[in-house]
Amino acid sequence: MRLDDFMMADRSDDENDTELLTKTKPKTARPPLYKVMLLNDDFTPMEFVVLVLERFFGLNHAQAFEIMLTVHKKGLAVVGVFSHEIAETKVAQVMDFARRHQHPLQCTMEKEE
Ligand code: TYC
Repeated sequence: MRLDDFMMADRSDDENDTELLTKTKPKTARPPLYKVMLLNDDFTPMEFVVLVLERFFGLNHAQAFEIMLTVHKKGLAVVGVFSHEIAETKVAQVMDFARRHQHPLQCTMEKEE
């Protein structure tokens, strides 16, 4: 007997056939991602929003200014995409920072489809 015969001895023909015909990729589900968004309002100073984007989202000044302007003009913008836990932390950090400075800035999260 050859080595292959020994290796297959404990596997049924059915099992071998099935594997040959229907070999499928094992699905590894990726965890969902969440968009974190800033909302425009009429009262929060532009410089404060820029500071928020630099401090909590790691943007440089030019990037932060650009996204702040997008929110100001369009009403809202996605400022980052994160796992559920990180997104929740970012939202809480921004909301707490805004509240402590008595600005009405709103930050929300939404599941990315
Ligand atoms: N609209 C605000 C102003 O004119 C600036 C602003 C930008 C506020 C972005 C909130 O998420 C915001 N002072």
